[in-house]
Amino acid sequence: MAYDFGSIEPKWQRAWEDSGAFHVETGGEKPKFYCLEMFPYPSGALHMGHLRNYSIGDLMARFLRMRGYNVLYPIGFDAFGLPAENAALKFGVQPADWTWKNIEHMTSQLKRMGCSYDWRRRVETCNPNYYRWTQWLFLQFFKKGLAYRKEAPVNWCESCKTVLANEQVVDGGHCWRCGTAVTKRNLEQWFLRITDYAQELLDCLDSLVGWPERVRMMQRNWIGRSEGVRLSFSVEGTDLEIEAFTTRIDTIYGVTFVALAAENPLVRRLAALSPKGQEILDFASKVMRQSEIERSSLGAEKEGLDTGFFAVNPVDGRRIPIWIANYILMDYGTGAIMGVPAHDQRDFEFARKYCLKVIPVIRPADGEIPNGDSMEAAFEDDGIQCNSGEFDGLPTREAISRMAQWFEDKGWGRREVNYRLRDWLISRQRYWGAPIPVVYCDRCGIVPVPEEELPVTLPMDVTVLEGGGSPLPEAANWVNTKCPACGGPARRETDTMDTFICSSWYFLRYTSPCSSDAPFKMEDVSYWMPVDQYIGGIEHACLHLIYARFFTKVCSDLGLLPPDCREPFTNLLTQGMVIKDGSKMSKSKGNVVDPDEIISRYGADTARLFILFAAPPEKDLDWSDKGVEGAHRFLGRVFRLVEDNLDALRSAPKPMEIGSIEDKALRDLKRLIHRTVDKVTRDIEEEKQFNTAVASLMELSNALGALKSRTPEAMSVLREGVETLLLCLAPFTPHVCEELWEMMGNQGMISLASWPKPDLECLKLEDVTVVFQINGKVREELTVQAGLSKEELQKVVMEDPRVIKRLEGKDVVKVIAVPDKLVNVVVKP
Ligand code: ANZ
Ligand code: ZN
Repeated sequence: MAYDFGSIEPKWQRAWEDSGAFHVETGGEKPKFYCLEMFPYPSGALHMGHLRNYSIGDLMARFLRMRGYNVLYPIGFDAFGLPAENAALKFGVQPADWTWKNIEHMTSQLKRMGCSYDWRRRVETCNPNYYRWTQWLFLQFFKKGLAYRKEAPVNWCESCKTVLANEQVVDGGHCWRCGTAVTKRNLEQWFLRITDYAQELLDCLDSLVGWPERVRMMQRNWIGRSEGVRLSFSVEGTDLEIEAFTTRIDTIYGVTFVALAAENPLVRRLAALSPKGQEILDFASKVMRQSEIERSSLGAEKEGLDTGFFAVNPVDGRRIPIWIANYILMDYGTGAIMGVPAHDQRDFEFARKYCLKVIPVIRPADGEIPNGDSMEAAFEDDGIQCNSGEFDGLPTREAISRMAQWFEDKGWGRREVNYRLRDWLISRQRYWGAPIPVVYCDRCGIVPVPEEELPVTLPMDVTVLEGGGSPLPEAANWVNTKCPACGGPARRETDTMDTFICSSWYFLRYTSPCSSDAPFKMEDVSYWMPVDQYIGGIEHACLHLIYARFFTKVCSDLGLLPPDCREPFTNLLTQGMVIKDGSKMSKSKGNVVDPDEIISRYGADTARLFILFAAPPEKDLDWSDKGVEGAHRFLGRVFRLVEDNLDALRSAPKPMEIGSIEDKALRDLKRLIHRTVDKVTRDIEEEKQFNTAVASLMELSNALGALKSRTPEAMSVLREGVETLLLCLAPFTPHVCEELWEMMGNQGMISLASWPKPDLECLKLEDVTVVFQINGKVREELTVQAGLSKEELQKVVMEDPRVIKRLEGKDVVKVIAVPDKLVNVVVKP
């Protein structure tokens, strides 16, 4: 019989499923462990990135289960989103049908991988029994004032025909999905007030020590806290005031212009008062048509227009021109700045282009005051204050705090904290998403759909429009409804929610997947939350991983989660990419390896083993056909090791105490077995270095295969070794381990067996005999533990009573220790 994975794997998959081996319940004696992978989008089929993600997750789930934890390990589908609409257009199918077909196919693929999910808990975000609660959560946000509607300049992708959240605008202004340059539009949109949580989202990052520092840093930058001063300039000859936000109030004496964003409402007011009003308005609308990259990326062409108005610098009464500038953005700070060309590079470029004055007010700590006319770049570093009246001579940091205080005392401004984080724009003009559960009534305005009427289900009999527009506004039967408040005619909201909302709470639903009177039960979430180990891609660092943290905090404040449950994911592992021939596997590169094909050809165990062995989980994994074959051959050898020795193994005596084994080689083998358990345990649990764990298991397997002796003593050690090997391999390659475990006559599944514990006696090294010499002459032979360092050996030997006796009355000049060999003492003659 050869290693026939083709029959072994389905056999055990069925056995696990039939016995409910991986079903878990809330509560019990064991400690809990919640192991979670980022759930997949049902795009059609699994790719290698999925396979890697789930191989890592399943390894950890199986390992912790064997370690005695009650392990929640669920899976589901992030099933709303644009690709379903595109497929609908392309193939003339319903988005729902396409999605559900993919879900079923990918489920069968996941089962073929042998992942130990509790399948009863599968959730699909497009299922009305799920999105009913997404809508319910939206209403709770709405009631708390955390969901609101406002007109705002929003990111618009012309190609996807939809609005994008800031987080979905990537690479300096492109759509995260299709790469088109994003433009701005003014639209009424729904927002979630994530900025209310900006400070807490930032503060809690420090406590997330189980996260990669890189991700925490990305979130810190994304939240972008800035401390500064909001100050106002009066506009000469009017009663208007311009508010500006600056982080560098220390540069106030160097302000040579004020600049407004094109969208700043003051632009219209100034235009109305100006003889060149039309020119101002035209320039502003030209800027508004530029994309954010054209306006604000480094090196982008700075463009401006002098309004002809002057502002007054409050500190010295100086008149400074007011400009409109394309690099000032409306959605940061106040949408206006004080321009300090000497100390801000963008202002510097702007000033040089339009011949504005450059006045240095900071000099390098060890240098001269720069010359404003000949400077070639702004001096942005800290330094010493100059040209700044009574503040001259102060170092920058001190000047900032003293001048901020001065502004507050004078009533010219106040300290302010600004965040780069914006409120989360969640409405999408798309069909395949969770409908936002509100209606519009002419009499009552915005009316939330009563909770008992949820879900607001998507109409199924629609045709996705050519060009990608949503069919919802056209679905008259669906749109026209009754106002829940007054009973009069009303229209449904036709925007759907950003799918990132659906994925912001799915990990909570897994704990109570069947709950029908709440999104999840307090009893379940208090037991299972937080997720102990989360595994997924780094690309979600500023999207999903911030949104999920925000939802967790709001749910906790709403009383849906325990008050101390403020963070969803205790440990985060961001897996590397799968690459082939040096680049990321992708259809466009034509270097895709299909998981299905690998599994058919070599089996799931081989695929999993290769993936876990080829690289540490956080590093990129270089796909290698040779490596896959190597992994496959290794499993073949393990299989034969058991098969060839089956009778002897079955009748082998129980494990023996190391002290009672006669043969030194067998004692060494027994030590190797226990050292391997010890190392593999630490590699998985502490280091997350699964590749080195596999390497140790390969070493052990080789040593067991090389054993020639067939004495009862040898067979006892061999059996112990093989069982240990199988137990340690089981989380990596569960099917073949189940099979061999059963062949050896063990009761019960290996998946549910206990993880082996190393015998501490076996972790100690053998004893060795060392000699004790005085002036080079052997005086004693002593037995000590092998492997002691020089210092340790010297200490042990010098404390031996016989040695102490030998040295009585002698004058020791020097001690020389050679590990495992000797200690020589030089004494005065
Ligand atoms: C004067 C100044 C002098 C500035 C100087 C910087 C250096 P962070 O750190 O990111 O918060 N700014 C403010 N609002 C802006 C907007 N809507 N569009 C473009 N730029 C804006 O950046 C704060 C600084 O960015 C502010 O401090 C302001 O320029 C600019 F030597 O004010 B500063
Ligand atoms: Zn009404």
